[in-house]
Amino acid sequence: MSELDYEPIPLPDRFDFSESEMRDRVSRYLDKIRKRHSVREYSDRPVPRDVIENCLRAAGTAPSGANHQPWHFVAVGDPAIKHQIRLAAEKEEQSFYGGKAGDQWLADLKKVGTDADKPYLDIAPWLIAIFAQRRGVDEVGAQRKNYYVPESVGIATGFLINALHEAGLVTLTHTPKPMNFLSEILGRPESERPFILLITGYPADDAVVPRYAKQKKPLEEIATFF
Ligand code: IYR
Repeated sequence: MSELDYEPIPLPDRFDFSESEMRDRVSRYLDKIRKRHSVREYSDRPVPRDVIENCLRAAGTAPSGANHQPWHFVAVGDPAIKHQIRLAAEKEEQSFYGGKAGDQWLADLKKVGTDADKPYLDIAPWLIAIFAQRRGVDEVGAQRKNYYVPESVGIATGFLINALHEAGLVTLTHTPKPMNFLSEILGRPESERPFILLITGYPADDAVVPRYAKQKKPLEEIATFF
């Protein structure tokens, strides 16, 4: 940090839409975000790396505790590494679905229709492993504490999903449990915790989504106004 870093700068970007423009824009945004679906069947059609890079730049603009940006994204396009991830994830999922999850959780997942088989980890062109940094380093390499880490990384993940959707790609937020194998395979340090494995690419021609997944709670149920 230099002295200058403490000096605020005038708000660099400002939008001032009329109320009707605002209504129109947010309604178009709502239509667009309603077209986001979690997809489990992928095409192997390649997605250019520069598209993924810009989506990750978008994720990196997310707000975070003390602006420490406590995230790291590992984008895996290498088929051999994807396969290693698939084998390790399926091993965990087999014990999860084999009973470790417990009856209640397994009953809840029936509606989603998932199982231990994860072919998309081989097929999708990109797997993005998102890591949460419990602690980080400052500009001169000294250890520093991070704040609101799950909140910050969760918001960044939301930005990333939104950016990929904007690019016309589909995603799946996959959370094999436990996910420690990702740190080993991808060589991430102990100070980072695997947060989510995001699968992305084009949907397969015959991709389906669970009917249940499209039932979103109405506004009255998710919001209160005073
Ligand atoms: N991680 C497992 C199980 C799973 C858990 C939840 I909560 C879901 O919404 C979906 C799946 C899997 O990916 O199959």
